[in-house]
Amino acid sequence: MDNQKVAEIFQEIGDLLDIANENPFRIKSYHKAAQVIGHMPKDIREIYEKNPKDLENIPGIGKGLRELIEEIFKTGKCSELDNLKKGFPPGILEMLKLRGVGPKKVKLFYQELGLDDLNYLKKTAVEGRLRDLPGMGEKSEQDIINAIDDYQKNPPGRMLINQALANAQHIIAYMKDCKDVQKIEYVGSLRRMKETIGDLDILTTGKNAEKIIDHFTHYPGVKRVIAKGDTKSSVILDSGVQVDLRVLEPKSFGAAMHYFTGSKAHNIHIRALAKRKGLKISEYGVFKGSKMIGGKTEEEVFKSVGLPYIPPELREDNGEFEEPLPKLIETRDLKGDLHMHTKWSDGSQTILDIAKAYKENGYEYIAIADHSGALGITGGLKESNIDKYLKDIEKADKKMKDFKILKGCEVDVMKGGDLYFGDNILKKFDIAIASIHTAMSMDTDSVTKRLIKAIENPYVNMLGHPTGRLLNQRTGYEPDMEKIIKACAANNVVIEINANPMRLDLYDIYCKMAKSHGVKIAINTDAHHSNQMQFLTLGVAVARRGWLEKSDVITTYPLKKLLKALNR
Ligand code: DGT
Ligand code: CA
Ligand code: CA
Ligand code: ZN
Repeated sequence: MDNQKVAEIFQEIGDLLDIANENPFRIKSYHKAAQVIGHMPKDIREIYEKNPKDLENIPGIGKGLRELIEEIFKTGKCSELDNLKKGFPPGILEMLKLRGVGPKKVKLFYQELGLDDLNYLKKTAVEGRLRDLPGMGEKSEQDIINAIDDYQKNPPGRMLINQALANAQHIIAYMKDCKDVQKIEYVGSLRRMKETIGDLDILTTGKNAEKIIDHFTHYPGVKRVIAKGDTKSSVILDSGVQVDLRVLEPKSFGAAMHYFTGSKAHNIHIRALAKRKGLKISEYGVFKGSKMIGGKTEEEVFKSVGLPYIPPELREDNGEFEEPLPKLIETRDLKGDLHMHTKWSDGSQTILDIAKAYKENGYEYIAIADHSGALGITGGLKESNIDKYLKDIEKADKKMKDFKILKGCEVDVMKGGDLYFGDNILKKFDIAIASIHTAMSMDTDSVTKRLIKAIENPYVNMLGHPTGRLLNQRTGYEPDMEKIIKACAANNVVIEINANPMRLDLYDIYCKMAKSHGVKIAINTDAHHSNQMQFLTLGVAVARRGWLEKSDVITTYPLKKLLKALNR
């Protein structure tokens, strides 16, 4: 995670130097360092902590960049970037965050038309005044409009769940060093396992609240303390994330866990139920008049209004008060993963290496599903190398005892809904995952038809990342999901939950919809390295928020049953 942060800082410095027309060699050295750090498997913070001098062994990192990295880890800031930023209008920095817009385009808009503001850029594009700039055209003008719309609808700022989890675990481990802390748990949207998290909420119990709060505000990642009271404190971390900590009486811990887990809508509903029974539920407990009748545990809160324990992932007021509760799927139910990439396309490991890693972690099968060749940049599978690819999978499979490597492919759904491969090729795979990766700006009606045509192909048995969203980056192609789900039901096509934290696509609400139509789900990582196996837990979180049980998810099935569910 630190690699990503450092890489982003260097990329941004290079971009801003580029816009400022600085020395091209200097620009290139930042961009190259960003590239290397962003892609290296070793954790850069580890290198720094062991011996900062060793940072210079990284290709492209000399003394100057090494000192910048040290500053970033020591202070959480990069003065070089902060100073550079001061020289630009804020709108320029925002423009750089738009999909498909780099320093070259920003420079063009700024220098040719004086554009330094997103709204003004959009207006100019809508009026058709960008298309005549050198290198632009009607299509790239429309791309800019779409990118601004997506950026404004889905502004960056909420943390991805894996980042939030890592932050929370780190803080909690640190807080346990304080002898006065007894219980400590994270609550809020993170405990409900929402796909993005606004701020972190942490609850503790312990005798000496003052000491606990003091320890909290001295957490090494704290940039600013924004509130420090007797039982509550809020801080901002270097990453910009807010963390709220509360110290509670043990007798109120369950009530507070419930209240601060939320969601707000769930809380409002349960308090209305309590009121009808003549009770009052607050963050301090369950009360009958002035008498406290519960609140030590969450179970007591639910029990007071005649409810069973409701798992946090279901607390969205989306049926948990009315419908029978499911027995939610758990990570340990999973037996495999049906979507991953190897060196045959843009993955970084061999088939055998990735298979061994899954087996070591107790899984029973995987499917290798490399990209078809429509994505020029990732290489990928073509008619001419398919047989060699399939042989490579078979060869690896023979070497694996008590483990199955299935033959898969992530086949591109082309603009009109045709697949990159013909049926003669598709029928060779155990699993053909149909996904869109190109020509993504399409209206809902067209993209729905495009996907349905792919779903109707007799050899397609899985739909990959159905909406194409990238969290904090783009909303995706917005198909009509009810129609897509019905088409999958009619054609016996499984839908994946793509567990990559940037995607988490199929979304939770559509999981519930898929289940109601009898459509089965596969929880897949889309891993490009076996260390992304850990994403499976995030896919399970989405499934749980979508009310799914073990039997709804085919990657919990033993191999034979799995192949039957896939029509193979
Ligand atoms: P986030 O941080 O935006 O990802 O979402 P949450 O759900 O963590 O929201 P947050 O941090 O504002 O508050 C934590 C929990 O506290 C929330 O899920 C429910 C509870 N809560 C906060 N404000 C209210 C409120 O005004 N009414 C009720 N009933 N509960 C609230
Ligand atoms: Ca929160
Ligand atoms: Ca909060
Ligand atoms: Zn894909």
